[in-house]
Amino acid sequence: MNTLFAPHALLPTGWAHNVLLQWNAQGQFTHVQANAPAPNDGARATGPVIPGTPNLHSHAFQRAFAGLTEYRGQAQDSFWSWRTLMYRFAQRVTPAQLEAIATWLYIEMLEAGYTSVCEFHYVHHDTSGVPYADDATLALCLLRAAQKTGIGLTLLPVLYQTSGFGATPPTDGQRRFVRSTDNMLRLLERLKPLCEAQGARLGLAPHSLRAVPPQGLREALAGLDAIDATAPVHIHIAEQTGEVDACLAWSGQRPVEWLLNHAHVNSRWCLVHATHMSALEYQRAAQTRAVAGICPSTEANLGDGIFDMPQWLAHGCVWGVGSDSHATVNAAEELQLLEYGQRLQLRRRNVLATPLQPQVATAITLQALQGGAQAAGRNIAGLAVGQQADFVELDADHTALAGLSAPDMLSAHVFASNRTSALRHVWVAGQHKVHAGRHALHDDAAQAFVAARSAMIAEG
Ligand code: NGQ
Ligand code: ZN
Repeated sequence: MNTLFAPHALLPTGWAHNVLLQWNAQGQFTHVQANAPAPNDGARATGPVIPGTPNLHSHAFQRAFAGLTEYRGQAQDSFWSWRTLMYRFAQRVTPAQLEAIATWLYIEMLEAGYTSVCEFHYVHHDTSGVPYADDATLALCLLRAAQKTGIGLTLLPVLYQTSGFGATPPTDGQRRFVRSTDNMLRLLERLKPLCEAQGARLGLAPHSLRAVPPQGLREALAGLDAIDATAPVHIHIAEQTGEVDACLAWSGQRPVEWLLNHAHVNSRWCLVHATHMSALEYQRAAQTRAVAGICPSTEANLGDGIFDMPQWLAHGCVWGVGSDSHATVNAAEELQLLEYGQRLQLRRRNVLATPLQPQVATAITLQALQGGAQAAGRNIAGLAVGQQADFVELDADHTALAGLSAPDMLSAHVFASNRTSALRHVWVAGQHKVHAGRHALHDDAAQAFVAARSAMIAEG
């Protein structure tokens, strides 16, 4: 039995004192007790203990070109011109490079407060678009990267079939992504036991309504249900107004509206970038209990627009954050950016505080946890019995935090520190993965990442 005694810990119900945490050999909490007497022996946290944040949206390979698209390439750069540059990287990445990039990325995530990740994985085939001899080659690279680093994984193989609404054929730049529905279902069957063997969850991601026509969507969802009727389903849905206009022109319906009319959306679903919804779509999407997947740094980076959080929360809905293209890899920074976007839009402060939880950082940490856990389809919903022991200890001696109350330390961590340096220790499934801010594989993985990125740039 493993234990940690935390003078201050953030439980699903809020901050508590003198919390005794115990977990079993499988890494699940068996006992979480507030106001416990301090044990005579066993580990004791010095800083506040908070739940690890689930990262609900990642395209790992994109970390390799973060920062490399920040120049003007045409009179008006956009999401779509960025995508052209992104495809160039997607077309180059080899299995070894993907594994090196993902390994380093997952270490960055762990060192920055994420203890699990949903990998929206769509580069499937070799560089000429031909399936690898082992069709699961690139998915296996991601599974290995997660296993080596210890981050929790929800693997979401992506179904990609068309380049736009109305089943326009895929472009050459999309050749590595395309799979038939049957082929996807065979991949899922192959991956399921491999995921289970390492505690990962398998789901499915229809890429978007642009990339999956109605029949493919219907058949893939039915096939997924036959494999696992509770598996998570993630989709990119209404990120760009151009996408909304194209969907209207094709179907007379907006993307979220079309999806709700044609698929049985429920709490298994994560609607990634549901940025552009009408009031009716907010209301209808809310009724499904799906998670809103918000990626504040990427949505800012790509000029997407701002999700209307007050409207979503008014319906009592859940949300979580993802680092998506990984321009930023930091849970606290992502949460700060989310709150700041709302402030800038509404010209108010402390938008995401709630009547029960007036401290914004505490409120959003807990909300992102709840939505992230639901989207991941794993028992990672915080410091509670039955949940996985994924948690983070803040550095109470960090200058930005020292001498403050525990809630103020979290607030300072999110709003007033340089963040990663205020994270001391990270545990995943009860295993101590980050010590004094560093993962054991940090140096080797960083080196391998730089080598992979250099090789990719040289090839361009
Ligand atoms: C992706 N990324 O699949 O990586 C997408 C861009 C698309 C974001 N949406 C490609 N942030 O949506 O077609
Ligand atoms: Zn995405």
